[in-house]
Amino acid sequence: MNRVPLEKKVLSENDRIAAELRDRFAKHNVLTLNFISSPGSGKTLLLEKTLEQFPKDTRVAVLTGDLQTDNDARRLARAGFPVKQITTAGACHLDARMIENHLKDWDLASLDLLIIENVGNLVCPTSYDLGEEAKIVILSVTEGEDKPLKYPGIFRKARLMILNKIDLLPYVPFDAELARQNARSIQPGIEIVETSALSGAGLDKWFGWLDRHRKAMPAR
Ligand SMILES: Nc1nc2c(ncn2[C@@H]2O[C@H](COP(=O)(O)OP(=O)(O)O)[C@@H](O)[C@H]2O)c(=O)[nH]1
Ligand SMILES: [Mg+2]
Repeated sequence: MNRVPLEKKVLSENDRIAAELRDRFAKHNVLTLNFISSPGSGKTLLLEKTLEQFPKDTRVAVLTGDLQTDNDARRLARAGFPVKQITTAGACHLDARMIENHLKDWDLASLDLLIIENVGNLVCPTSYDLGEEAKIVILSVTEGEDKPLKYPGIFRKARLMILNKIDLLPYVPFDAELARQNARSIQPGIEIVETSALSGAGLDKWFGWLDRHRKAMPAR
């Protein structure tokens, strides 16, 4: 079998499992978000800051993917919420089966929010539906404003773009307006918030977005 039909088969199997996951998330009213970015754009730090500000009784859990280490899971677990590492042993993305397997001993009825930190990569994770409600792409200002044009797939599919590391804008030649235009040239309706996970600037806008989406979930 040549590569293209094999890839199609893998993706249709993934879509089948993702559809089952989506049904389960809907049945239990769990808002599931899939964070995608290149390595180092600030996914883990942004998620650490997000978890820290939740009240202790928040029904949130995190799955975090990495090629090799469990560093991110250890960082995220400090906030006290359930966190599991998915080590992909070289695969450049998470797939729906990995999510299904790592959810086995978690009771979805006890969750309202499931956060998935995908493997750092702007290409592979884009094709793999994980049953999420929304993909969120993080672009940091050190990556260049042309990235939406170079990696249109994820900017087409993401509900929200978080433009992170805005604390570094005085030091890097990055045109934030051009980055927004580039993202909107790929997907006119993409929502955009600008943050510094490090300084905290703009995090209120991201928390507001998250709050609105949590409130939009049907009540139990
Ligand atoms: N200056 C600055 N550094 C950041 C920001 N967010 C993350 N970082 C740093 O960028 C590096 C990579 O962050 P990390 O959260 O591990 O990124 P990930 O690979 O996308 O999960 C770390 O050294 C973070 O401290 C930010 O908003 N501003
Ligand atoms: Mg990370």
